[in-house]
Amino acid sequence: MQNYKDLEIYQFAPKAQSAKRKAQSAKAITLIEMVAIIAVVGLAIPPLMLMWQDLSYRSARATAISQATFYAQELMEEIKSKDFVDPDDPTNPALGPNGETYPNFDDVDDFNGYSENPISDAPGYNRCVTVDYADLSGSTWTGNCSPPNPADCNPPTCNPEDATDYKRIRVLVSHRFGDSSLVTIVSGF
Ligand SMILES: [Ca+2]
Ligand SMILES: [Ca+2]
Repeated sequence: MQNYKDLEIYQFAPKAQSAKRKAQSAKAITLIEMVAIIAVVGLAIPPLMLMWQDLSYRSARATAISQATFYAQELMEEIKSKDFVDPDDPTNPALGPNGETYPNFDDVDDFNGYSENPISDAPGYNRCVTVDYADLSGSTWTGNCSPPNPADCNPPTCNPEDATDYKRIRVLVSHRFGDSSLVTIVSGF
């Protein structure tokens, strides 16, 4: 009988140890998995953040350029609706207002040097205009003033001998994410 009880104790002891080892093993695997997950997430987050930042910038830039193009077209249409020369001073070759101020401009070159910083009702967008005389050389339009074909908002310097029957209008709309410019040639014919 004594031997039988000893046998019972001897049989239960290994089972208890096995369960403990299994529990420890499960805990160890969970810890390893946690470390692996942290490592993978740590590696994946920086590229994902950069990708998200890049997508956000591209989206904002596309929107800004689209809006800038709209504002440039809007002002260009307004300028093109004006006369080629001032109705009250048609022989004056000087480019610029003839004593008027916006919105009373009555010829296209009155807008030479005109700017809006920022455009009313469009914060963040600036708009400016240059007008110079141009001539067709072969298949290329070249400005006659100095500098020819200005690319910024500074009005070019034009002398009376630079005058032609063509005026080059450039509207530039700028935004911190990108610019949009439109160029049109109008004629006095
Ligand atoms: Ca005028
Ligand atoms: Ca004028």
